[in-house]
Amino acid sequence: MTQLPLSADLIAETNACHEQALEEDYGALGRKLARSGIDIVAVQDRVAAFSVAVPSWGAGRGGTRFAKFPIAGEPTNIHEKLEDCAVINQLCRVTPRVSPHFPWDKVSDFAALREEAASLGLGWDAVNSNTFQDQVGQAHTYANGSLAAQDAVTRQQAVDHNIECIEIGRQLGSTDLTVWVGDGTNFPGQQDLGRSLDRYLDAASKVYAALPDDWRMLLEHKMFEPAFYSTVISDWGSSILAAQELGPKAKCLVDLGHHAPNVNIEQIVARLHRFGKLGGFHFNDSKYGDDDLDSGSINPHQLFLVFNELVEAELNPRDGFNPSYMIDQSHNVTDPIESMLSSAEAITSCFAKALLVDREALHAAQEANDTMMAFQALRRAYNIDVAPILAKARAVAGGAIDVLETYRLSQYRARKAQERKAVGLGAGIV
Ligand code: LRH
Ligand code: MN
Ligand code: MN
Repeated sequence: MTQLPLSADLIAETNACHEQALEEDYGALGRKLARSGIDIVAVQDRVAAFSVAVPSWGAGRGGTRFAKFPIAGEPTNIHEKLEDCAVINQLCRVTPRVSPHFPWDKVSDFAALREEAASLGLGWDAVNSNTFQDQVGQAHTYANGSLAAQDAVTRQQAVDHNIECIEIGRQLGSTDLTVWVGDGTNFPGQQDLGRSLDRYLDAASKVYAALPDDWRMLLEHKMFEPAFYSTVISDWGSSILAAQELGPKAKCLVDLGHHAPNVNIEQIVARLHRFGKLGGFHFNDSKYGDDDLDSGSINPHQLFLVFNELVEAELNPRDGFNPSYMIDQSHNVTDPIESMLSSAEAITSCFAKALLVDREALHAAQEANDTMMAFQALRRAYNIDVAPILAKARAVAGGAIDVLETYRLSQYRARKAQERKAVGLGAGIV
């Protein structure tokens, strides 16, 4: 039996205060869209079918290497994190899956954890391995790398950990393994740039060989950090070459914060799709580097352009086009539940706006070399306020019309502050 954390009555009562205004806004938007030949119900159906996973590690307050500032009532283990993820999904109805990270989320009984999630209305998304940190009692350090380490025993340990993650994922019902390694160097000459990639490919192929038939291995690249001179899988070029070498089940994962400044991420998306290697996303926003800021908080237009490429990709499907969508953020100064509610809204909005692009007009303008009208086709859709569509889809699914107001009225965090043990001070995670 599903047991959701918030009172359905509270959601219904709060919704009742907003229903009339929503009907008016939805009606007005429906008439506006109809003038352009767009059926608002068809868009709403697409929005209702859209989902993005939330990261288990995003449920706790994040931090930097300087400090972490915990809040009262934040989760201290995977069970409490699941409960918070259930709150998010209960309110916004677009985040029905959680992406776990191991060994951070390790428990003794994964079958029971799967059931626990199901009882909260949640499933499991990609499992993430962690060979970028040492764990207590670990035999070989990752200080000099993991899948690309010089030492064969260290590489094997990293391979074994990834295979263990696959086994855990099978028990949870996942079908994707996301592999991000921090392997790289801080000094020129520290490691041979060619041979370190050879070692990575050799070790990664052992992980790949352990994938069940219906699984994918998502290779996540990142330009720098923790390595500040060179990183083994630093960019989409290294990522796609590795994915091509490994085989058809290996795809590339695009974390929006992992690129060089000003790089054209939407073009990377189009390129990866062109070669059938677009595997998924870690959504967040960035001002300077891998800032892990809330999605759409800095550059919502870029997020829209990414979704514009995804809608184009859907119209021109390549082999196995089925990208996984996930949030990957660090909530250092907000209540993580509020950040993920706001981010899920920003992500879904960009998806909805991309659906509103008049593709015929766009393609005709492109073919006619009519630059301004091609741009205007995108601009018109970007300028439409799609909030009523999202709110209506949420309300129909039993979620909240105003997610943040309802969350605050629920006093959820204050209640958890009474029940949960306090988190200690310290530095944050990556
Ligand atoms: C690396 C990363 C990767 C990790 C997560 C904690 O910066 O984006 O996805 O698994 O952060
Ligand atoms: Mn990431
Ligand atoms: Mn990152």
